[in-house]
Amino acid sequence: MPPLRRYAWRVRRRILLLAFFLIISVLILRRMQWSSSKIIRVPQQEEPSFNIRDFMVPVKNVHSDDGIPLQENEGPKGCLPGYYSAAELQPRFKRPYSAPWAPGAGGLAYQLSDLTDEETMELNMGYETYNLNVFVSDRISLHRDLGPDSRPPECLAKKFKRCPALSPVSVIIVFHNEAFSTLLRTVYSVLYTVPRFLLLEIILVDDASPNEDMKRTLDEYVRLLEVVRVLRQPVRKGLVGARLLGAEQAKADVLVFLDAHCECWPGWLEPLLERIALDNTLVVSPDIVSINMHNFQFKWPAPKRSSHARGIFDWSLVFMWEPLPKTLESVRTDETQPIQTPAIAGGLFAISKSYFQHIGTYDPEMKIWGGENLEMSLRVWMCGGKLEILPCSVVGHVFRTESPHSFPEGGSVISRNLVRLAEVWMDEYKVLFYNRVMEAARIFKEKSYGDLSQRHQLRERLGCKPFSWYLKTVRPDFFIPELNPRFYGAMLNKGLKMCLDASEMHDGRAEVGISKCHGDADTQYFEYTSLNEIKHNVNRELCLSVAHPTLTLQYCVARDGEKNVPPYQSFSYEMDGQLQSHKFGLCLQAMRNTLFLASCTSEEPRQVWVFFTELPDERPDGPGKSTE
Ligand SMILES: [Mn+2]
Repeated sequence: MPPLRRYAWRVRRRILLLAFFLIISVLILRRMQWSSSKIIRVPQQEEPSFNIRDFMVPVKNVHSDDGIPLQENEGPKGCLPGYYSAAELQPRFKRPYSAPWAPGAGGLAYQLSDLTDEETMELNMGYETYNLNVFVSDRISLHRDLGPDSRPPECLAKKFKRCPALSPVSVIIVFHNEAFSTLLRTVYSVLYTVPRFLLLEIILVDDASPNEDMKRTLDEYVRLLEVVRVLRQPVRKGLVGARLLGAEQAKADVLVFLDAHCECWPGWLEPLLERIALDNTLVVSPDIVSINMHNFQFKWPAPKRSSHARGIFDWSLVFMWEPLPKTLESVRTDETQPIQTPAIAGGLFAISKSYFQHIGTYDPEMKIWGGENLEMSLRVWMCGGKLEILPCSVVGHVFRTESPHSFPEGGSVISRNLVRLAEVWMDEYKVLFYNRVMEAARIFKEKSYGDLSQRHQLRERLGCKPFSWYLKTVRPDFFIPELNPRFYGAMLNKGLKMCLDASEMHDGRAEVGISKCHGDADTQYFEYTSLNEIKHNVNRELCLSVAHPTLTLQYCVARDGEKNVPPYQSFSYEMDGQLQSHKFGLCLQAMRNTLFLASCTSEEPRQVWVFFTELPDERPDGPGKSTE
């Protein structure tokens, strides 16, 4: 072949090759576009017709325009000086526009009106299945915005240093029998709020949900959302088992656990990650605000905060919120400062993955639900970590009045979990819990709480401090009852066969009366102390007080073992079961629903009180009053 022709042939071959590659790349690009636009199309069929408009707005990658392919865990390589720019902190997806008058838009309540019979039936079914108003949730956009950012100005102005770098996260959402719309709204709200470079993945862990839409429908739906994957637990293990599965599979250095019925406020993640970047032994929670379970109104953060809450527990090991003590509140200067909390609610928090493993993840033998948050709280504090709430980090959560969980092995599962906690972490103070919770005492006595050797070893290995240290250092304001009061339990009135019962506190006082015996600590636990008081001391130190002729529960005058018990809080309790007031010399007598003081007489069975610590027969199984 002459050299010139050979050259021309070579050129032609190159052009052909180039054209071939061009065509191939155009085809690949088009296919990618098609599959990303499919995100919008496919779920339409699954959605109630109300929401179809949402899907007509393309969900797009914020950064897709610049043409630079972004890597999965792209983030600042190394550690640069300065602060992350607003552009860098843009979320992965842009929330589609929704009309301000759309149902629930701006975080507003959904207004129900003029329901047909069919709709009423759907509404009731939703409540029955999920213990929240699914009817309303299904009619609110999965992409709804929450309105303007109403956080305090210092939260809005807050900048985040590039160094130490914020770490990308794996968001782990565990669900069991969750409504499709609440779960997906949680997922979208993460996608619309977490900066692109910080979101490595969202892991949904199905804890053997019974509902069909959580199976193929969910799989097909999330396959189109690049960063979301579903893991399944074939047999129901509960929250702990499911979270451990999620954590095990998580690829990021920081784990963020969320409940499956949340909505995240813009900027919620960065304050949490900043703390972990500074110190990876910090376990951090957002400020959890409420999404109304009936109308899905989102409680907006207030621009000026006046008070804060922290997580605690009482001596029956029930988690609760309390206002931050004044001494701690008064030293706060702005909302970017973290709040140390003795306990976390447990549904929503972030933790470094390596610290999570170091500190002993969860107790894998804790079943279904309940107690794992307190176990983690004590463990973290006692073994060298800290728990914090970051007020600039706001996440909404649907608080329910009743637990939606079924307890396949009966309602004593929560008590069993708590016994495991008490045995490992509460040292000699565990009796305070056993005294108050009869079911726990039974489990302890029967030794039916399972093997704890691994957990004891963990505490040993980590060289954790004693529970007394936790009380003294983390909760110095918490009262410590007598470990061995002279008598304790529920107080049965022999004449009426009913029990002494405390009701809700009003103005620092609680009413005290008589009701059917159930033995629940929150209203029926009483003890006769070595200082001759009748105390109801589960979450506060209340004493039976006489103001002739009425009786109330008031704060005990003698605190911390002081011996100055006033006569109106002092009683003698003798073997004959009579309870005699030292102030009046009269005896406590029950009549129907009330109590009064009467002349002591041995003939009167309604003046006889017996402490009992075991219920005659087991209570029916059920989740009880726990909320989730
Ligand atoms: Mn929840």
